[in-house]
Amino acid sequence: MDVLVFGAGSLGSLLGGLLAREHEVTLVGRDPHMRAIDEGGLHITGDAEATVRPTARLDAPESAELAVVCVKSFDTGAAATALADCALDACLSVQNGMGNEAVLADRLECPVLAGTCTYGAVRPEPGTVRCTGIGELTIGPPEGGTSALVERVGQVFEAASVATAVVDDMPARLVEKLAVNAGINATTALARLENGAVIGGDAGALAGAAAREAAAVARAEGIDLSDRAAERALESVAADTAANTSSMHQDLLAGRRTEVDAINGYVVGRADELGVDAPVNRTFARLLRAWEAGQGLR
Ligand code: KPL
Repeated sequence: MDVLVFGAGSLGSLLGGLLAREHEVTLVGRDPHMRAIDEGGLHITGDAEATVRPTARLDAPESAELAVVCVKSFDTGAAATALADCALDACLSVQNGMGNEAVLADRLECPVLAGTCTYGAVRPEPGTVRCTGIGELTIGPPEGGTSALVERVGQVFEAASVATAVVDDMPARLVEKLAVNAGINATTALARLENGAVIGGDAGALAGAAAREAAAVARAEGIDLSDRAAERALESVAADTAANTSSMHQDLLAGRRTEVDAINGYVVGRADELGVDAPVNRTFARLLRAWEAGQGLR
């Protein structure tokens, strides 16, 4: 299949690289990463190893059968604009935060699917991506249920040996992933820890509390996510990606804007609307936004 991966950050590079073992892949990202891939291929190291040669571009091509969108949540609108002129059969959002699929569906004419991914990835240097944890990709329609298209997209990933589950309860999967990210990302970023450090101890207590608040918000919205299920999901992702530097931690280390608004900020916003307490997410959101303001990023 002809697959376009839009957003060649850590996860986009890893998914694009893994898919390129089996499919024609075009990766859209920024220099110097794209130039390095163009010149010497994309090297995957760590828990998965391969050197592949996807087409590396700075802008969207004219067409692709499947677009996999991996940009940061605050860039989803720009991605939708860039992809609006690209002829696509289907689009899959594999991003952190909530609401990305609706932003894409607003601009694109093809069906938009949702995905959550718990693979760990870091980009140590241009042209290289390190897989720091084999997790799982789950995909499904954002509103739940399933379809022949989702099954077909699932087979595309499975053919490239990406651990994939086609699920019919995507709304619940998305809030579970939100709870995991609310706990792991902010705790590891603010305390400068790797993901595995949020199992137990002070970091675990904080991350668990943030995940439970996200679960309480989900329940107030009518989604069945117990505190225990949210904690278990958090611990399992932290164990699977123990050596990973979370995406928010990577953002802080690189002095880049974070996804706080779409993760902890989203939990706080919904908690306020629904009358749920979310003190840990509120503190995380304020600390991260204060850091971003101090860096001139907002
Ligand atoms: O989604 C992630 C992220 O870092 O954004 C996890 C799964 C926590 C992997 O680090």
